[in-house]
Formats: sequence, structure tokens, C-alpha cells
Amino acid sequence: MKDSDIIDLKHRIIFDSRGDKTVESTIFTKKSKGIASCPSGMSTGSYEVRNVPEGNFEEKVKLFNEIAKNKLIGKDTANQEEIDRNLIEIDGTNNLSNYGAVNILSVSMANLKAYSSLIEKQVFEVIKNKVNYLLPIPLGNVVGGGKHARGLSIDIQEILVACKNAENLKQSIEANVLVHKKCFQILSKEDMYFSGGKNDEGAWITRVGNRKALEVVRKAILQVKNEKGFEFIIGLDFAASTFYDKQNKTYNYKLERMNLNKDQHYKYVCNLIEEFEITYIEDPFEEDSFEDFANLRKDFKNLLIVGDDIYASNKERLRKGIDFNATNGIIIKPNQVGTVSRIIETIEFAKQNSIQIVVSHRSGETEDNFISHLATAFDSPLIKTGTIGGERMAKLNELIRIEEYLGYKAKLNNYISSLAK
Ligand code: 2PG
Ligand code: MG
Repeated sequence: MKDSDIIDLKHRIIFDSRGDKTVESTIFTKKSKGIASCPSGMSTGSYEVRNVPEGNFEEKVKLFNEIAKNKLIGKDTANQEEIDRNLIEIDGTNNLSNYGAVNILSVSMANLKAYSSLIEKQVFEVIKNKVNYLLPIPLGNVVGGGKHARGLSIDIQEILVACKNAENLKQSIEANVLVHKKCFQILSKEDMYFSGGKNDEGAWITRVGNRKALEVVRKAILQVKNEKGFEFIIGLDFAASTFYDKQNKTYNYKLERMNLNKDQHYKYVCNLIEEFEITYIEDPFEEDSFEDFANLRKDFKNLLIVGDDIYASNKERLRKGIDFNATNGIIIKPNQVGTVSRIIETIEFAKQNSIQIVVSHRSGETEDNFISHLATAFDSPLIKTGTIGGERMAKLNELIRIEEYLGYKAKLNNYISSLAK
């Protein structure tokens, strides 16, 4: 047996930030171990692999562990692709419906971590060994709605900010936090029903409506700019599939009492982009609207249009998007596809086709910081991790450590400055 061979594999059930059960795996080699856990989404797309398996959760986790142990002990942690192939073979389905990403991805990431620790490298260096790295700028939601707020807030899922003139990661994180704090102050004054409620990702909940919520964020940004000199872009994640009515083909905004057909919705999206100088937009249309995405792409040249549910981090879905010229960006969430190798394949395909990647958390998170390494390895221009909250800070603080470790070999990725006016 080599030092890098797997000698044991453990699975345990832990709880995510929503209090739901998920899986943490530990892989052991003779001289190292790797621990990883899987997050879960709330506004999940139909093209994602299954996250949690059907049936009795505890039994499925136990069973998977027994089978995986048999199959993986003696295999080389250095060979990530072979480990991942074996994991998918155990499941026996392409969409991982038997055991789910909770079981599979946690082992896949734990394997990479065990190997990195053995060879005393950082996880991102094992993924991509380079001389210089570009670090992602955090894109954090400050006001939130949709499913993450259980329908108690605005219908747009996320109003996001990212700082375009920070000198380092610490500053870019701090800048977002300052906007988050300002939003609290402004909402306290301007929303008479505001009681400091937050959604699953720590963004403020408010029922003032989409436009007013955007005005609040704009005001907050201006105040932070005047006080500290930080400048921001504003982003929106509509998560439009979550309020699209397939039967009537309308987008139903509950709070605003608006049921918009496809054309009306297209105009509504365009108006918000213009009025609030939106620089980043995610899932403005439901997950099969390739044409609408493509039209938006033609109408707004300087906009980063990012597909989340439409692609579900899936390479074949992205291929279709490229054929349509639907977007210039893709959300990257490892648990949408279920293994490290699969997510790397999607990222490399995106990069070959000049599609910007935006590595992202899920609304139900753990303290795992794998995505910080994934974003660093591939020079992701942005990382979506939320603005506050322990499970969100776990990713951001890891980026601070990575920046310190890399020293002069790391620079912030300034892609968004090239977009912003
Ligand atoms: C999204 C994500 C993360 P969820 O839509 O981008 O913010 O939400 O994890 O619930 O799918
Ligand atoms: Mg999204």
C-alpha cells in the first residue's frame, strides 16, 4: 500500500445552517485525513442531481458508507477522477438518485482534502498548480427574498453587492458588511414593519417591494461610498423559476400582486437593469428560457448575465447555452453535479468558451470551505457566499488565509471593474 492510498472512510450525519441533516465524510490515508460536507439548496433547479436520497436518510448514509468502504479502500487518493468514477458507479444513476450528492460529493471533496494534506499542499494548489492566482471578489446578498425568506419578503431572491475598488480581500469583505449594516439602518427608518429579520443567507427581509428594496441598497451603497470610499456594483438573482407558473406561462410576483407574461416580464427585468444600473444578473428567466437569455445578452452588452438553474453546473446544459449565446456567465455549485471531477469539467468547458464562472454557496450551508479553494484555483472573478453569518464567513475567512499564504502571487480579479461604468 502507498502512503496516498485510502485506508478508511467514515460518514457522519451533521446539521447544516438551516438545521437540516446532511453528511460529513472523512477519508483517511496512512498519514493524513480529509473532512468535507455537502450543502443543500432551497431554490433548486430541475436539472440538478439529487442532493438527498429518497427513503430513510440514516439507513442510506450507513449503507453508502459500507459499499464505498469496500470499493475505495486501497484506491489512490491522488487519482481524483478514478475515485469519482467509482462513486458514481456505486450510485448507478447519472443524477445520483440512489445516494444523492450528500453522500457522494462529501467523499469526493474529502478525498481531495486528504491527498492535499498528505502532500502538504493547499487544496487549490492540488486542483490547479500555478505560479499566480486571481482571487475572487465576494458577491454578497444584503436584502433577500423568495424561497430563502419563506415568502415573507420581496419576490426577487437576492439583491447583491460586490466592491469594485477594494485593495485586498479583507477590504472587499468589509465593504460588503458595511453595506449590510447600512441596509439595516435604512430599513429600520423606512420600512415600518421591519423587525431585523434575516433570511437563510443572512440577508435582510423586507416587504417594501422590489424597487424600494433596490433604492434602499442604492442608498446604503452611496453612504458607504461617501464615508469609506468603497464603490460597488449591484447584482440581482431573480431565481425566476421559483415564481414562474408553467401552466399559465406567467411570472407571479406575490408581494407586488403582479402576474407578468413573458414579454411583460422581459420588459420589467430590462427596466430594473436600467434604472438601478445593474451589473450582474442571475436567473432573470425560468430555467428553460434560452431565447430570453439570448435576447438580454443582445440588449445589454456590459452586463454579466449568469445562469444558475438554467445550467445547474451541468456541462451539457452549458453547451446548449453557448449554442444560443444565452449568457456570459455560469454559477458553479459542486452539489448540483455531485463530484469534484464533474464540476472541474464544467468549469474548464466554461473557461474554454470564455464564459465567466461564479463559484457559489448554497442557501443551506455547512462550515466547509471547499468552494473558496475551487474559486481560487480557477481565478473565479466573483464568489457568492453571502455577507454575514458563520457558515458564510467560513468561506470568506478562508479566502483571507489564502490571500495571506499566496502573498505577492495573488491579486484580486478585477473583471467586474471592466463591466462597471
Ligand atoms: C441561488 C442559491 C444560493 P439555493 O439560487 O443562487 O444563493 O440558492 O442554494 O437555495 O439554490
Ligand atoms: Mg441562483
